Parts: sequence; structure tokens; C-alpha cells
Amino acid sequence: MADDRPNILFIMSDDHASHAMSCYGSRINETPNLDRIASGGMRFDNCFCTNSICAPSRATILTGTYNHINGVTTLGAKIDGRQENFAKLLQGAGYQTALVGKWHLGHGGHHDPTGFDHWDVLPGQGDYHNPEMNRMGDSRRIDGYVTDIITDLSLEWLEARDKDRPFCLMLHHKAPHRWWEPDEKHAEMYEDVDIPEPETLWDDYENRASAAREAKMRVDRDLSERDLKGPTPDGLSPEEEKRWKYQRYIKDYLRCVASVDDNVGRVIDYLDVDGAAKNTLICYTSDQGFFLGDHGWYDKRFMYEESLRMPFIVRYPEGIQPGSVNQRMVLNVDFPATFLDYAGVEVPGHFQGRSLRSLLEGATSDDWRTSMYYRYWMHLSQHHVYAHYGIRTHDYKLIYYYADALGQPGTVDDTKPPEWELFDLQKDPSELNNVFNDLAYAEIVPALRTELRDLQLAVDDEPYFKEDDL
Ligand SMILES: [Ca+2]
Repeated sequence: MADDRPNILFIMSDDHASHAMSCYGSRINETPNLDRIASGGMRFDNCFCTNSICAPSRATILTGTYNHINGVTTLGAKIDGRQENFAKLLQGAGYQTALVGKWHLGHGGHHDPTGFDHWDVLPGQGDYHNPEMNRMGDSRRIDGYVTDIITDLSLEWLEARDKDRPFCLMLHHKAPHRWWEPDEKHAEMYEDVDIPEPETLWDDYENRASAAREAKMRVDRDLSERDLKGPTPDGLSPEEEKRWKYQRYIKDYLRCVASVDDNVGRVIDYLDVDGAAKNTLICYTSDQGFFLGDHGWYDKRFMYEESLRMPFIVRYPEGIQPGSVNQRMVLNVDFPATFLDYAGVEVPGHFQGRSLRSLLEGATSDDWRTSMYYRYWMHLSQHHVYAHYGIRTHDYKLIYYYADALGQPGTVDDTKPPEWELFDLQKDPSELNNVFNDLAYAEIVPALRTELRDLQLAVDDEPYFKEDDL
């Protein structure tokens, strides 16, 4: 009897913010192939990560747990592949499983991918051009551009699969991660146009906690010659120089995105011709968001919207209404439970996310989360960003910069006074005005603090106590 369980194609890029996708209303680029996924399925407008950096988000998506549980709290942490993950469960249930592209969760020992019949991954961050790749422990260098190569290798695996059994392929692009190196095909794209600037490019970091002002990820000050692919021209005013750097940065970023979009199109086309598309759940996401000049920044880490938000679009002709949009608050920790649900595999009790299948099938009941918990651990370790945790509801965001490294490996123990930020997301969606001490919010603050503590305890994390009465 034919096995008609759905195939799962999970495409994840690296640092691709949803405001650089036309299906999310981008003002700066077009992504026609990603839009095919959105128009043929469901777009989630409030998908968030639980820790806005690469390795932690990837660990959460595999294990279904928050980072204090799966052990990957920082970029330097390696996953312990002996713990449970959804790929092992799919594999055990008869799925063909593969992971191709960026891994970034360690190599050797217990750190290589587990749960996959086949894996072929970049070492560490990997290279854009002529990358080395590691196939099941054997490394070789491949000529070409990384986004094309990851796609080629994925299509080869798909072509060689057993067509009588369902598959789960995790196709992980390196792009558009720093240093934003485009391929030849897109190198001249946007050459003769100016990309619109974000509204908060000229943020002065007033009315915020210290963290925003102290972060070292400013377009005008912190981008290097390697980022900008050359020296800054002489004779520019400070304003002109910032504008020049923004254009250099964003154009290369968008060129890398354009290649991702082309290559996603190739995979969709393959499945359409192959006939598998009808019974394949195609997901596209990124491990987190990114600042595209927003707040004058590049990079991520902060719990601010552009960094916190993940694109998440899902097409499944058998079971999702084309062109649908969902405003529910969904998280990366929900993804593995969703895949298991579609595969008919029981979700382990220790998984901390919830299957999105009911939402994908159009459920509109009120039984859904209305707040989420976030934590970034790497205090002052990279880009001088403070460790923080917080809560986001549909209307507010409360952030606590607890200002201690807590002994995390790779972090600097530089104690600063803790600080709070509260943003009214309805009135201040750009998060420019901290209203934590505003009397108008005197009742909101304690309610949110209580809810934050409850969320934290519900996922088995611990509140941080320090000159603070939480
Ligand atoms: Ca990333």
C-alpha cells in the first residue's frame, strides 16, 4: 500500500528578515519564488524566535526545546546529538531524512547531525564561493556558489530518493549571512538604483536602556571594509557616508537574497514536475530576523521586532488554503511538533512547542498563546549586546537587561546595573520610546512582570535576581 504521509521540505536561510520578502510587503526587493509559497499556502505574520542567533535557533528547531534545555544558549555551544530530535523520530517512523547546507552546531564527537540518513553540511559558517562541504564525515571542496551548490546537492538527493516512502529534507542556506558575498549573476543587481532607507536609520538611541546605545552594530561606524567590499570614499559628510554605507551593505544583502529566491524556485519547480509537490509541506523560514539598517544597525540579537521576527510561510496543496494569512503568535520551538503531527508521529511530552497544524488547517479558536518568552545569553560577547530576557504580547514588549554573563562560556563578566524597557507596540511599533517609567503604564508593568515570570517558569528557565524584586 502506498505511503501517503506528507513529505516535509524545510527550507531555512540564515539572517533573512521578513521585511526583505515581497510577500511580507518589502519596500526594498522582490522575491517572486518565495511569494509562490506564500500565495499557495499560509503566511504567518507573528512568528518569533526564542533567541535571535544562529546556533540556538537551529538547536530549538531540531529538539523542540528552549536553549537552557537543549544546551545551545550561545554561538559557541555545540549540540549534543544524543538528545532527542524530531528527525530521529521521523527516521524511526520510516521517513527518509536528509540535511543539506548550513549546520553550525558543531562537528565530530557527538556534534554531527543525528537523525539523518544523509547529511552534507558546511563546516562552521562555510564559504560563499567554492565552499568546502562535509558529507557524512568526508570533506571536499566544490566549485561554484554556495546557494546554487546547496540546491544542487538537495536536488540530487531528492532525485535519488525512494519514491515510495515520504521524505523530510532540511535545506539550509548560508545566505544571506555576513559577509554578504553575491554571485556573479546578481553582482550588478541594483547597481543603478538607490534602495529606500528604513524609517529608523537615523535612530539616536535616546529614550532607551543603555543597551541600544552601546551595541556595536551600527551601519555608519561598525561595518568593516570587508563588509563594504572596499574603502569608504574620501570627502563625504557624516550623513553622506552613512547613506553610502547603507547602500553598499543592503545591496549585497539583497543580491544574496535574490540568489536564495532563484534557488527556492528551482526546488519548487522540481517538486512540481516530479509530482511530489501536491503531497509536500514546503516551509520557508530564516533562523531569525535581521536589522536592515533599522535602528541604524545591521545584525540581530536584540528582542526588537526586526530581529525577533522570523519569516514563516508554508505551502501544502492537500491541506492549506492558498493565500491565507495567520496572525497567531507562533515560535520556532513549534516547528518540530508541527512536522511530527503531520507525519502522524506522537510529539514527545518534553517538547516545549505546540503543533501549528490546526492553525494551518484554518482553526480560529481562541485557544492559543497570547505571549512569548525570549532570552539572549551572550552578555557583551559579540557586538557588545547585553544579555536580556523578556516577554512580547500582541500589544506590549517588556525587556529586562539583567546585565550579567552568568558564567556563560565565551562571555565577559562585566556587571552593569540591570535596566528595563517597555514598548507600547500599538503606539510605537518601531520601539523608539521606552515607557517603563511612564505613569500611564503603572498597572501594565507589574502585570507583564508577573506574566514574564510565569512564562519563564513554564519553560523551566529561572528568573534572574539582582537588586530587583521580580
Ligand atoms: Ca542566523
